[in-house]
Amino acid sequence: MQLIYAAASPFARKVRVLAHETSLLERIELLDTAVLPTTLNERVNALNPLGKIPVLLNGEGEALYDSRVICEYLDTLHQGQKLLPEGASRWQVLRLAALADGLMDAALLARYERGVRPEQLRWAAWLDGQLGKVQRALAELERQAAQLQGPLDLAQIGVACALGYLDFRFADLDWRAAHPRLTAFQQAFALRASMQASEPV
Ligand code: 99T
Repeated sequence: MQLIYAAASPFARKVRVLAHETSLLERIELLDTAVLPTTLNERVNALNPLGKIPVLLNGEGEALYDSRVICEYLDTLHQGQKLLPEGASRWQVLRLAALADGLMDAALLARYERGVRPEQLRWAAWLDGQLGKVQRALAELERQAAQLQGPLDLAQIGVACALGYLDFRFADLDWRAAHPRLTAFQQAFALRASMQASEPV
């Protein structure tokens, strides 16, 4: 299999962490590529019309996207404990994973607004709106931090990658200040080899 990814992408990091944790990483060749909404990337566009990464070439002729689909797919390929549980906790895990993805989406839009859009075109209300989503998602994750304690699952991976992205692109937000339980979660989770091997650059 091949994973089209970028080291800065928290979405691709989720996939890499999941692959590492499930011992699938050695079956995946990592192909680094740069993507931006303002730059045509023909290779990525040919695989994913949305022009976004990550994309997984599954070795059976299919290009899979987005990160959530890839994670679900990889979770079917290993015999260990499933990271997307089938039991009663499934919907809670999926909802928390969606919240983490939404945090990443909003942070990424804020990143494009703040770091990519030409200065004279920047729209403060848009940036504030996206950062408001980030703050509300953080507050909800803090409330639900107890749900991040059990056996490893997709929600924990998503939340850890979302927080790692804030550290990478939004250090000025100082998200730890008002979120002690999330801080403790992140501190412990960041020690995993899968997280250390996938630090954003
Ligand atoms: O929006 C674009 O055209 C290009 N952006 C991306 O491909 C980003 C890279 S993170 N990926 C996504 O937005 C994927 C979202 C999708 N729902 C998924 O896979 O879950 C780049 C981060 C950075 O450089 O700061």
